[in-house]
This record gives sequence, C-alpha cells and structure tokens, in this order.
Amino acid sequence: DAIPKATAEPWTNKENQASTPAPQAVAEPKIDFNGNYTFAPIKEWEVSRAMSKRYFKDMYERAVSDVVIVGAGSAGLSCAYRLATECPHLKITIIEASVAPGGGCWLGGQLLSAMIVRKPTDQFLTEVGVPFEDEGNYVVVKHAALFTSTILSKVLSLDNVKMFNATAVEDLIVKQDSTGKQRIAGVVTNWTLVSLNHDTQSCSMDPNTITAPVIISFTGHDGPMGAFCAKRIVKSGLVEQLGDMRCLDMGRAEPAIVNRTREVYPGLIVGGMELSELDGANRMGPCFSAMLASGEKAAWTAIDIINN
Ligand code: AHZ
Repeated sequence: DAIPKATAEPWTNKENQASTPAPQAVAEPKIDFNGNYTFAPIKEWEVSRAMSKRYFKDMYERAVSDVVIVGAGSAGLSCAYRLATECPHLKITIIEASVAPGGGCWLGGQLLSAMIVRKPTDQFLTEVGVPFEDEGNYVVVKHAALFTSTILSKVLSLDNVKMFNATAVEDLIVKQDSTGKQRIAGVVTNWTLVSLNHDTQSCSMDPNTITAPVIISFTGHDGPMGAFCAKRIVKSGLVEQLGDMRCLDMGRAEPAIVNRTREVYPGLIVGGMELSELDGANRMGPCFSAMLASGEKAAWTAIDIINN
C-alpha cells in the first residue's frame, strides 16, 4: 500500500507544521502509563484507506444479498441473530437509519433502564447470553442496554452479517418474477444524512440499491422514517391500506404481533411494531417479548421462503 511519490508527505520531518513534535524514529509500541505510552506509527492516508477499502468492498459485495433486514431495533436484531446463526451460508445485510443501532431497546419504558420480557421468550435471552432476574411469569434484564449491546456484539461478529448504519431505506425495488407475478426484489438506500436532505439540494441526490430475494422490515411504529416499508407498499398501491396502530393492550398486542409476523407481499416480511401500523394491531408498551419472538418468527419465515 505504498503511496505514490507525488503525494508523499513533504512535511514529515518539519516540526513547525505539527502542533506536537513528530516522533523521529519508529519506536516499538509500548504500554507505559507513567508517560511513555508509545503507539505504533500510522499515516492519515492509511486510516482512510483501511476504512474505505472495507466499506466499499462490503458495498460492492452486498449489492446482491440473500436477505436484507431493515431496521436494527429489538425485533431486527433478534431476527438477524436467529437467521445468521441458523444459516451461516446466507449473506445477511442490515440497513439501519440511525448512527446507533438498537432502536428503542437501549431503554425500557419511559426512559427507565430495565427491560421486561415475558416467558417463554426468556429462552431466547438465555441462548444469546443475556442475564436476567426471574420474576415468575416474566424476567427482567437490569439494563435494556445490556440486551442490546450483547445481541449486537453477537450479531456483528458473525461472518455472514454486514450492517450499514447511518443508512436509510428510502424505497423498494419491485420486479416481476418468472411467472409474471410482482414481488419485492430489493431496497433503495441512501446515507441517512442525504435522505434527510433531499429537499435542501438543488439536484436529486440519487440513491443506491441492494438486490435480494427476501427483505425483512422492522422499522418500528410510525415516525419520520418508521413503518417505512408498510407505508411504501400502501402508497404504491401494492397493499390497500394501513391499519394504523391501536391503543395499548399488552396482553392482546404481544401474541398478535408474533402471530401476524409474515410475508405481507411476495418477497417482503414485516415484523415488530411496524406490523402494528400495517395491520392495525394494539401496541404493547414497554414489554419486549413480542419483539424478540417476532424477529425469530420472521427469520424462520425467511428460511422457508429461501428453501422453497
Ligand atoms: O432507526 C430505526 C430503528 O433503529 C430503524 N429505521 C426506521 N426507519 C428506517 C429506514 N431505513 C433503515 N427507513 C430504519 N432503518 O428501525 C429501527 C426500529 O426499531 P424500533 O425499536 O423502533 O422498533 P422495533 O419494532 O424493533 O421495537 C419496537 C419496540 C416497542 S415500541 C412499543 C410501543 O410503542 O408500545 N413497544 C415496544 C416493545
């Protein structure tokens, strides 16, 4: 990775160009917290190349994926975990609009830190390795952030998963299959900062695409970007109307979300709270069992579609 001569660094040894004196010799990296902590050397261009080489290689490879998961909240991450661990051969690409993946599951309800999960979904927590307190019918994870950070670290360290965060899905690709039937065949993406600024530019900031036979959408309930795929399929006439999320009823809402998690249009599975907007199901408030179970069910549904 040598840099070409023309762009060699003429200032390397000129100390007046730097706010701190540049180290003259390449020292051995050494840990000494008493004042001589010596880092291995690095160049600015090496950092740029190390990041961009990987990002654009991933972008190139993931332009064709097996499954795209839209939204990395509690439902999307649970789906990614199940799908990626069951099917290490599948190329699973996660698109998350925020810089920080995790959606609402960094906290419980009303900014309180604990996360409540009803049985039998505690089995999923045990498998993922999230500790909890058993309260009988339900369990309590002391920090929702502990669930999120644990599942995130598991999902992101899997070889078959790549997440593009700070990237939004801003449209769907619709194609006809070999029998002439319409299906969702991919997603249209843009860096979220671009998606949020289309109106401020004098030209259209064109997007990018990812082609995949299965898209699984977990963009949460309605919001500036939320419920995106549900709203898009209604707006484009593929599905008649949005049901709109109904009022809170924990007992009713959780089984409804899990049982209705399905392929809502050929090639598009919807789960989590986005489904409450599509179907008009109740919300459950701060109880996360259905999100984890809906994620799992969506994963199994995707496996069925891919295998048939
Ligand atoms: O940033 C969003 C969040 O991380 C992301 N997202 C939304 N629109 C997107 C788009 N492209 C890419 N167009 C997008 N990403 O999707 C994630 C949604 O996470 P969430 O936590 O909001 O939804 P969830 O269905 O995984 O969990 C819902 C949790 C709720 S809401 C609720 C209630 O209101 O009663 N109760 C529970 C348990």
